[in-house]
Amino acid sequence: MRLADKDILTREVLDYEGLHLFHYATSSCSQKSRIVLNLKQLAWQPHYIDLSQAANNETWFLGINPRGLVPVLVNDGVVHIESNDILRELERIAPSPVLFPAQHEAEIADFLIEEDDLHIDLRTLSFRFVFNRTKSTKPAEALERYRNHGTGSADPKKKKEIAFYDRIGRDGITDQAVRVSAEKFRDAFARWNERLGGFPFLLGDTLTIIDIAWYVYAKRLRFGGYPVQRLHPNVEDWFQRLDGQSEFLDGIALTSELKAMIAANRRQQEETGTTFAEIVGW
Ligand SMILES: N[C@@H](CCC(=O)N[C@@H](CS)C(=O)NCC(=O)O)C(=O)O
Repeated sequence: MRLADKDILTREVLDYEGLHLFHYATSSCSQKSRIVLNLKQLAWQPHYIDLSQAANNETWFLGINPRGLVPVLVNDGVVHIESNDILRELERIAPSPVLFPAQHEAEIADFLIEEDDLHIDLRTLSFRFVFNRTKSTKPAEALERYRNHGTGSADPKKKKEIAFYDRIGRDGITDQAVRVSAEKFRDAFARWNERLGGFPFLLGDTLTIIDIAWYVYAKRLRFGGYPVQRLHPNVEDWFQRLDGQSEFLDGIALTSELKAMIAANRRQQEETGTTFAEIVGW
């Protein structure tokens, strides 16, 4: 989605030349965008937005994306938000390799909508099992600044974000919320598992943007303890093939501190009987 001029309050980005990506290491939507930039061998300038410090809710960043989300792509001063639209823009700029093949156009559009709809579920499972958060760590003043920025919560996407942070601020990330989100992924992976039978990629014989989107989800969920191999062996085989490629690995690369933090979180869940398998019950 190309951002309307009136929403760009941080006007300096209008003068940016070339490709600029506002992103964060562990943001799944940023990971998706970085893999595509790698596959298309595009040069880009990084702007790191530290989500752990709520930098995405600073007025400066809200002047670039009023939804307060990464990634944001700026291409010669034109601001694009929403990762799936960013991926389409990258396909337009650099058509090779083709990641949106024309014969799968309608299907890709539907699967990307489904993937976007699952984003809050991924966040629920990530916060709880990868980052060991049972409560929101977003400071109240950052949430208030976000709530009151621009036209408030008139945008339904922003409304959804605020509802998520209000809910986890109030209730935390409950076992029940985790089970509901996990079931949605189980359904989706079961479908992919069946569809992959005999094919190397999710839509058949060629790599598409849907493989990249679901690779990122599978990677994250495996980190959280989701039993992909046990429940969905075809998905595991497909995942392993992509996971060996440098464009994918670079796109999701984590620092050694982050890896150590994720491993320590897993150990703590094992010691307290609060792993993914124990909470979800499968
Ligand atoms: N629909 C959006 C979702 C983007 C999104 O949720 N980004 C996350 C990181 S993956 C974010 O910026 N979160 C900030 C926060 O939770 O405060 C897209 O596809 O770009």
